[in-house]
Amino acid sequence: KTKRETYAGRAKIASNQCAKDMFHLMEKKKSNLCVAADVDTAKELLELAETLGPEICMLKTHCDLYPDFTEDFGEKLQAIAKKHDFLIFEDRKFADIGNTVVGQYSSGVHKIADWSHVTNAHIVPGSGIIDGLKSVGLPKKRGLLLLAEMSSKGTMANGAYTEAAIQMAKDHKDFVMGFIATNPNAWKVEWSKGLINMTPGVQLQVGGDSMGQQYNTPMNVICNNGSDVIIVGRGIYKAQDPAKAASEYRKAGWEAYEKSVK
Ligand code: 6AU
Repeated sequence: KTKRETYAGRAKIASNQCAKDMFHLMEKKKSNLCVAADVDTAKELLELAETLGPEICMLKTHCDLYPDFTEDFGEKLQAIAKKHDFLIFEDRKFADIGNTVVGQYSSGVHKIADWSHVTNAHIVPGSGIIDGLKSVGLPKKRGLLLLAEMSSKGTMANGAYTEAAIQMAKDHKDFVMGFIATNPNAWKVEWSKGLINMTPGVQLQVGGDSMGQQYNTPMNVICNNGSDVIIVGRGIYKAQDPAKAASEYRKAGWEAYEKSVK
């Protein structure tokens, strides 16, 4: 297998500011772990961010899960992110036409663009969704992840669909920072080295849940499938000691990265 370029090396060729920041941050912190903090309340989310902050390069939120979401949520989370040096990723999975996502991203109850460094989008509407999100996000130096593949059983995001996502990223390198993907080695190309591949569906053992989620290990995901970041939810926040679990996943993710670059 060919060895890959380091995160630091790729920071230099990234066009999007969040991608650059993320590559630098991962190298500095020696962490390629993103925690999917799908807890029940904003209160728990903020507590988890404080506890796990030192271990992670990114914290992923689903802010529409929290019944206690308030306007100062973003400010509070940003303060914690700054303190522990990680990026915030609101996993909104936008999927509408450009004109609609402009409002959904900038306004409403959550005002995602004001506090989340990164968000993501499905490409099913075509590239107009990127134009819409970019009109809001680029002036704020935000980054967008495109869902090129999904971790769930029976996903329709494969083949020509995945290829279309890659082409759309190429046309919007200033705003698209990378992909949600499961097997980047199958389609990665030379020019996409400045983009970050992030993979959900990660646990220390291969497996799944009762609703179609499929789990792969950090070594398979990073080293064999060529991804850059592991996204771990239940493997960490459902653990008896989430901080200890996060430290284990961080170590596993980093070992896999080191193996892939040496
Ligand atoms: O580790 P889990 O299964 O508890 O959590 C996985 C997290 C969840 C999903 O909403 C998200 O990753 N996710 C995504 C993302 C990040 O976009 C895409 C996907 O294909 N599968 C997936 O699980 O918060």
